[in-house]
Amino acid sequence: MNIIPFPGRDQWPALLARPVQEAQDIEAKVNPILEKVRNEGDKGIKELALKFDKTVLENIAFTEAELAGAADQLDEKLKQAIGQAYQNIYKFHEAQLQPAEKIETMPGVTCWRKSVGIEKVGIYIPGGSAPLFSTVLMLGIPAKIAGCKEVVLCTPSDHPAILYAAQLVGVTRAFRIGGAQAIAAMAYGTESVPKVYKIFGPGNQYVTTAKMLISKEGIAIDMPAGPSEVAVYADDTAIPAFVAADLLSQAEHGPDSQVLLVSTSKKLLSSVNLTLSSQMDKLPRRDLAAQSIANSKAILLETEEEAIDLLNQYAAEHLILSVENAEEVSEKIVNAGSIFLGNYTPESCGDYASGTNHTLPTNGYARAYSGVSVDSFVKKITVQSITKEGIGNIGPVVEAMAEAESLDAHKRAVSIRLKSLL
Ligand code: HSO
Ligand code: ZN
Repeated sequence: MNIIPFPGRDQWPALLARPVQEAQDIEAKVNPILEKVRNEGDKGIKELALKFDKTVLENIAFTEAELAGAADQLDEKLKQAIGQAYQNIYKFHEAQLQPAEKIETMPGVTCWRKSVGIEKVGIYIPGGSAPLFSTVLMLGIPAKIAGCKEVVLCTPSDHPAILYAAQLVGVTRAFRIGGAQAIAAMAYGTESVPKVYKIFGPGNQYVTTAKMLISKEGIAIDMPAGPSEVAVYADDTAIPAFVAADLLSQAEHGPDSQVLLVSTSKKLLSSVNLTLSSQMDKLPRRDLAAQSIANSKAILLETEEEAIDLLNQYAAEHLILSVENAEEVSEKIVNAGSIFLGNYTPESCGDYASGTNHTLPTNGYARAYSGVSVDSFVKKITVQSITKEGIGNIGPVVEAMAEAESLDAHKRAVSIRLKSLL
């Protein structure tokens, strides 16, 4: 990694900038795909599968038998691991459900907010070199807890673990569709694929662009996703081999993964660098990891205060605090997707099984967005109920305000009731 010693604050924005992506080029390719699926439905999807993936798609939908057969293709150890992850993720997310509390704002005036699961949601799981069945758990479990009635899954992969996880979380329909056409299918609906109201899940730039485009048409999306990232803040109590392993676990996701190491100790940075190359050499995905490590930065700073400021400016998707006072530092972090404390809390645990969600804001969105949670799958509807006593209390307030806004009909809707009570 390139060690950057003591950069001035004026250099930080350039150091922390994410690579810009050529959105317009991709939009020009994605728009016709959306159009085709919107106009031609299943037939369009089949033609696109042939054109882009050289696949003859006979059945768009996975059959019940295919889904049920997935379990037999996995070994017991993996099924047990998935079962434990399921329980932990379920437990953590279930606690996010808040009972609706009725609030009496004035005597006789009661307001509350009820949570309702979004009726139809879609989950996209990419194919490619890593079958992200963990993402099926991360999206399917909160959907189930939220009470979503229709949970549609699209994936170009037929990896049994994806299908097994889909069954476990209660996905209602699963389809073999990949890329931008999957997003289009769920956004517009086809003969086979139900139209959904919100679409979740990671994907390449085509998938992400498709999500951004359909979100302009009124379909909600989880969040705009960029390449995955980790920032590690480490001091001399950190174990260099652990830090290097964490950096590599992020770097192996893809050549554009973002990796940042921050420290006030030159010694720590040098030791991480030493062990990093030897660990990288042993990885099957070393070529991918090497590309993102080549673009990564190790930043040496003067003080803890500077480090915290820099980390807050960067707003990492994942932030690992391998420092002696990790919890104390975490309280000063205001921008991050998910924080991991101490030497024994690798990001991998959050990626798979500790309980927190791994669908998190990238690209600096952590300044204003949260990761996926049960909240992402519900809408909150406010409800109010006013008694005769209540209208007597609140009525004059509303009359005065409506009159001042020159909205007479608003005022009358109250006055007519007040008069009826005289
Ligand atoms: N680190 C990824 C999630 C993931 N890792 C899935 C392994 N599988 C984005 O948060
Ligand atoms: Zn990961």
